[in-house]
Amino acid sequence: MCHRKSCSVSLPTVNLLDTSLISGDWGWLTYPSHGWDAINEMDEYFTPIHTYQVCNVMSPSQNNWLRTNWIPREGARRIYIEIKFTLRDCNSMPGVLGTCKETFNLYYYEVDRDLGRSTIWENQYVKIDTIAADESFTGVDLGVRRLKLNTEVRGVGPLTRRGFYLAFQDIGACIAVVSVRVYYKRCQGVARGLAVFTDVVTGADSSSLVEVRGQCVDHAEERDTPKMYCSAEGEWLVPIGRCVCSAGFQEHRDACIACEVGYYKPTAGDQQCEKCPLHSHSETRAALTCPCDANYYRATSDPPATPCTRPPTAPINVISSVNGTSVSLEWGSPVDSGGRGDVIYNVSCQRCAQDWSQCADCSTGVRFIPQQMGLTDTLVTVLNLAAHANYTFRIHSLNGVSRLSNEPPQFTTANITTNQAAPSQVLAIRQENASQNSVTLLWQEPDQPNGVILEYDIKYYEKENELQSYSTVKSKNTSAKVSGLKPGTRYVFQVRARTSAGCGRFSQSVEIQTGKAVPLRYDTMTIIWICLALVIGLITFLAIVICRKRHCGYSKAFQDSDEEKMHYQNGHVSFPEARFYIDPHTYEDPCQAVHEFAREIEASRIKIEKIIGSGEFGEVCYGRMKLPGKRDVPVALKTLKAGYSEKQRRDFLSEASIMAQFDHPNVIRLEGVVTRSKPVMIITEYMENGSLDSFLRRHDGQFTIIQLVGLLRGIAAGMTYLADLGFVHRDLAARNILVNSNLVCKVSDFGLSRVLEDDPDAAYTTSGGKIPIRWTAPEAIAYRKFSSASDVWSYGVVMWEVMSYGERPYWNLTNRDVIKSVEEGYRLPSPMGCPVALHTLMLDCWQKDRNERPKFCQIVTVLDKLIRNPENLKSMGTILNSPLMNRTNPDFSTCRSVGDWLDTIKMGRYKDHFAVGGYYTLGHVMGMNQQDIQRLGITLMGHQKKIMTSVQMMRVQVLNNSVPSVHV
Ligand code: ACK
Repeated sequence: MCHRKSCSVSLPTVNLLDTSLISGDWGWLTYPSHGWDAINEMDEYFTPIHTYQVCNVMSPSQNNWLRTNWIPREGARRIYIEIKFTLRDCNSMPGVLGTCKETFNLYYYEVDRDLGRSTIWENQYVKIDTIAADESFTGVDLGVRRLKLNTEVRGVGPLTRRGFYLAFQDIGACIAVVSVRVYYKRCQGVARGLAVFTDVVTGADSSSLVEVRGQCVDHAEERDTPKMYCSAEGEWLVPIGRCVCSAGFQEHRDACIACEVGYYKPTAGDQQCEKCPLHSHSETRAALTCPCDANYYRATSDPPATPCTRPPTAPINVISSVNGTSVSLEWGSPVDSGGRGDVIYNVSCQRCAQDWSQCADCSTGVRFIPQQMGLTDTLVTVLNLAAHANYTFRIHSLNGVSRLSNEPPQFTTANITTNQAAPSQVLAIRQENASQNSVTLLWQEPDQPNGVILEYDIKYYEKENELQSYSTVKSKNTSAKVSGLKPGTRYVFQVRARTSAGCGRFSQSVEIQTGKAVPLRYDTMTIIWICLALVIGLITFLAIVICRKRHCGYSKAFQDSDEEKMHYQNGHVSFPEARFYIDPHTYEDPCQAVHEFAREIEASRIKIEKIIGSGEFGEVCYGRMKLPGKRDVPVALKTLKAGYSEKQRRDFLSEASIMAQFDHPNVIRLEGVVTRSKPVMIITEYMENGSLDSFLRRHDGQFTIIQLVGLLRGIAAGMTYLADLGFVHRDLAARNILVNSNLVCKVSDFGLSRVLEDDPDAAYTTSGGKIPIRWTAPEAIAYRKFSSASDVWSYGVVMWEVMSYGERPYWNLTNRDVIKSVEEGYRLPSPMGCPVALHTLMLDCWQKDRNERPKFCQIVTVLDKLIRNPENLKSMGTILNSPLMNRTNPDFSTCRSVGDWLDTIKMGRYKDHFAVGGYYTLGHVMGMNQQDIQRLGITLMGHQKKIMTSVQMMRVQVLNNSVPSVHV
């Protein structure tokens, strides 16, 4: 094996002269005539050979010349002369001492042409060397047979002429030149590194290298110019550069051969041909690429080595969720991506007629988030759709080869119908007129009213007094005159539209300055106007009072008047008249609602002092709030725990947006929100006695009936207010009522998600939602019909909780049993010591038909009457007259023993307690009071009350003779 840098091949020589091949006389020139002599002999194998000999050893001063014929150089620059000769040892010849020599001289003479036999001698020759024999012989016979033959080689160069002569000078030796070979060396042609190097003659001297450029073999191309060096000895040295097989060809034994059918090689290089990638083929040899099979494609950016691909199939499983006038579309990736990883989605939008018959493009004005085209994720949100409109969305799937296919991209369709939505923002407000005390404004209807605009709110405040309060007037059309303004004062105005779906966003602010004051002049006309205004005002006032009475506190009359005022105070909008409640979720961004309704409070104004409980979103704390120019006040702080999601933040703050719209002494008051720093907080008034259920349990039996009715009256008043605003609470329960130090009850807990999520009493219904079963009306449990009437049902349960000092409704019945028993007509019995009037009211609240239930305002009226006439609260004994109770109340007439009775009221576990306590008969039992029951070791308050209630019922039944005295 050759080493690349010193690889040698067999060293070829080219003969210029070889006397051994000449048969007969060599024809060389000799001088003088008695010197060299041409002699034919036999060699040791008796083959005839030709020699030149001389042996004038006896005579001194010999100078005998033997000259070759002219030898053409043939391009050689260095030649080698190999001489075979014999030489006789002088010592072997007597009498020659002093004249006999044992060497001869070799010369050359360069000349461009053959000079013929002309005699140009001695002084023309250049000496090559003096040559001595390695071995000499001693015999007298000069013949070559059995003589020792010497071989000497000498090289000479550089040669420049076209040819040369060689000459042998004898100076008195006894020599026979047997053969002479003259040759030069060359490097033989070779193929290496896919390049061919042709034969080359070696350099002129022994150390020179000849640079040779190689030529790439067929179907190969140069990478680096292929080169090698030919040494003086005829060796190839130092290969540099190389060739590589062209595209479509691969290397095979120093040649480039074509790729077979089904294989390809896209570029020139060392690599082998490759099998065609998936879904492609090659039909000829030496293919550079493999074209794709039918219906498969390669994108321009795809390397030829990648498999051919095709467009993706349609997206799958589109899920749309409509939220007002926006829709979120989510879908699954196509079942077949076409073999590519670059699937994207384009969404097209069409708005369709009400009956879906005709559809037209709807992309203008509609916003796609993150974008409409080139979606890489499988979801998009589409905003700014029209309300109550039909839309068809097509989700097209594409990949890098979709545009190469003639087929249109595949798509999936989602048909949706939008819901109602608040109107869009009022855009341009203009000032039409400004006097000292009034400003007239004009504006245009919003671009997207999304329904019939019921009215516009015009909000305004003094620019200087921005932080203190603002006022609002209402208008039914697109202009309004705002009067009662201060002269020479700069006001800021904003307008928003309202439809039945809620309010739109307020417009940009417009600043208008009222005219400067001029001294008043009361002329007759002014006085007439003032009087007229006073009379109209009085009539209007009376009308409102009458109307309110007739509508049980709730009047819609204001909605028909063109303008109405409300004030923003104490951190939320306060409405002097009843109005409507606005669901913050009708806002595109519910967080915007919180800032519209609730005031932002700087965190530095709050000092958190202790944790008082925990809510769904985080801890509830007690703290103090100090606003500029005001005393510090105790507050409750509901916090949003760290790490909340955006949805949790929205849900959390939506409670503040709701609460901020309320202003009633029996509804918890919002002080403001902290949203610009963390923790995010909702700040409410502080209620010293906490939640009503635990408060009652802590003070079991400590209040008079009138006090309890007072608590209930407050709750009913708060609920009247909320019902009048159209707000349905859905989770009215004693745990969601707060009590302050004056025993004023306030309705709280308005988080919309709360009803479904965090209430520990809420259970999943068959429809999957979470509902506080024990407090919820049957129609709300069965088919989610929540209304103020269902709140009235819950109120009845709160009454029962209050009158039983925080007893758990239906005690330890399972939710399933509660639903079943209520469905069958069972109603909670009157709590111990509960006046029959109150239990009757409870039963009214629990009417199956919700239309039969009292309204909250009626409940307030009933309770007010009871408070005014406490006599009516004395009657405790007629509860069993209630038809509902009669139907379901346990019938103790069948009870034969204490054990029977305890089993009937599902308190059988206490049989031993009664026996040990010495209560063997029902007669003994009927004499028991609450302390007696406690003494038996029955510690659970609920069980004590259940037993006590049953004892009382038994007494009533005995009084009514329904329990035979024999059992007693
Ligand atoms: O029964 P509590 O003492 O009253 O425990 C709960 C706890 O926070 C978790 O809700 C109490 N809480 C909630 N809001 C207020 C408030 N405004 N004033 C006083 N305590 C409150 C509630």
